Amino acid sequence: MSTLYPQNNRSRMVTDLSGYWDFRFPGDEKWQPVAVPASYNDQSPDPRFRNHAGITEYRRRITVPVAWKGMRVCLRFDAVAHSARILLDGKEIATHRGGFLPFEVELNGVMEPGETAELTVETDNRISHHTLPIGTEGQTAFFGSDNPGIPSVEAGKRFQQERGINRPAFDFFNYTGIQRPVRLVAMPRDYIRDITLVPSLNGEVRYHVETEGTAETVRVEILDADGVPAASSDGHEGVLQIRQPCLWEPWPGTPYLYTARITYGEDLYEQPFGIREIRVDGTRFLINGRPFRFHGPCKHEDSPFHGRGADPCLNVTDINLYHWLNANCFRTSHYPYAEEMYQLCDREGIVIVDETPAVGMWADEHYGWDLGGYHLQVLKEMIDRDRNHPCVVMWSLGNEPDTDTLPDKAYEYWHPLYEAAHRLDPQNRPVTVVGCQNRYERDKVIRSMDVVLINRYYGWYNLSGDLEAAKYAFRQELDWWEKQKKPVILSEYGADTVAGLHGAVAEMFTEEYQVAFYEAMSECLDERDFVIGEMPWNFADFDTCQGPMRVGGNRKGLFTRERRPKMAAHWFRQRWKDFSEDK
Ligand code: GCB
Repeated sequence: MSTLYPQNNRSRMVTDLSGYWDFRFPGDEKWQPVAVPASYNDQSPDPRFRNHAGITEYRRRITVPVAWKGMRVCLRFDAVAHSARILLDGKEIATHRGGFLPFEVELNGVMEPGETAELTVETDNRISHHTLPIGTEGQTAFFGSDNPGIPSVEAGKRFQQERGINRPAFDFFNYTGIQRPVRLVAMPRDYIRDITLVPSLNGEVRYHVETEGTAETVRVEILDADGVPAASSDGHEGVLQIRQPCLWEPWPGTPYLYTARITYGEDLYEQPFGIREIRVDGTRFLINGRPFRFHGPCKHEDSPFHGRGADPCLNVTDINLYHWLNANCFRTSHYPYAEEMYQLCDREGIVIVDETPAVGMWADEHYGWDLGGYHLQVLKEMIDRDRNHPCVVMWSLGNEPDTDTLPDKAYEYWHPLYEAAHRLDPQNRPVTVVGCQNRYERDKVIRSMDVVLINRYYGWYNLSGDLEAAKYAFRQELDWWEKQKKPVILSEYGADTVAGLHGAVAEMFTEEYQVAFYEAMSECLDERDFVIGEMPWNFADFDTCQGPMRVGGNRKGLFTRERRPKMAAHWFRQRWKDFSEDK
């Protein structure tokens, strides 16, 4: 069920529960302080904070203000990784599966205004073949030195399994806990539950408002960016007409935003939106009828101290660094990000490819994962949450599944999700799933998407250190894609680079090699008209689980984890400046 982002206005009230909560691991008697929102993992030198797999407990007291008498009162969790059990005074009131999307719990009938209760949130960070993202179930560690078949190593692996090892099937640290804000929210009993807006370039805005209660009228008023009324209508659904609409244009254009002010009985909700149109036409990706070229590094939610914790300061810093880079987009690799980031990108004109947490569905797992309908549910929840954001221009069903071992089986799995995404999105955005470096001629899934997104590591994981061979091989593949007559985005490519490591000869891990790598790949990309985008991997260095290929995390950032530019960041800044000037 969708849950509108909390808002403070004349009808609605919000109490932010951020701060120090009590925290403990199972078996602990003593509680210790932990900051919310943030991942708990880096908040203590106790190794359990990094390594614990299983349940943890968070607790604090909450009070429903007397002034909220007669209102609908909820607890709103923006995200708890990866699943949560919510208790009030020791009694379970809700459970939730999934670590990257919001949920709310109604408190009416459970707590009265004026009452105080003890709120406990149990989090569970275990990942498996039944979760998204996927965890390895006793199989090889990601990028691990697994040496299959050596009896002593195999014995060691069994020893690990018996002790409950829980490893990610993906290349980012399995950060967990209450990573996004928790709030107490109050709204009138008759309330606005959901809003759908579908704008067109001619200024028509189709809308649909879902309500709960017996109030009579819904009123929708559109305000322009100066707060001046631009159109209005009554009723749960209808069409509004804005005269001479200002369009939402991606950076460096003006990302003009309107606000839909919705009233229903005593309730009020203000939903920002933009007027823009997305269309794929042949091998072109059109925003407002004009070809759009994606250029911007993929991201992670990742920073020192906070881990994956929501951090508005970091968001602003990062988006300003996107402006500095002359970048215009990113993909939310590999999970839906905190809602504030999308709000910021709406405002700043940065385009987003919005991705589900379906990552780790790769070769070694051999279709061993078993999700039931959960993948579809997550996709639906993501679209419900993000569908009104003008910055979101494409849905990604997931990252790097194995689609070439059993191509038909893979198609049977992914095609219904592709169709569902189209059906579920009232704005009918293009849909993709990001392909890993595989036997692309066997695969049937990636080429069936509206836009082909491919991750390639020529010159890094293969043909390592030999950029001439990397270019040669990449050109061979691009020749093949040219024949598919689809728009293609290079959605990941990169080289681990230790900031400050230099070489007169550009060798792997030096800053010089990272630049040479991007020069080589860009040379190939620039020859092809059907390539409509480049998304280097990654914006910044980020934390991963331990492994022989990771020195203090993944070092493919254009920036360090602390957001200091490497040479490659300066290089892209110039390249993308030239792009924007070409426009
Ligand atoms: C990939 C994955 C990404 C990794 C990256 C790497 O293909 O999609 O999650 O971090 O490669 O650096 O190996």
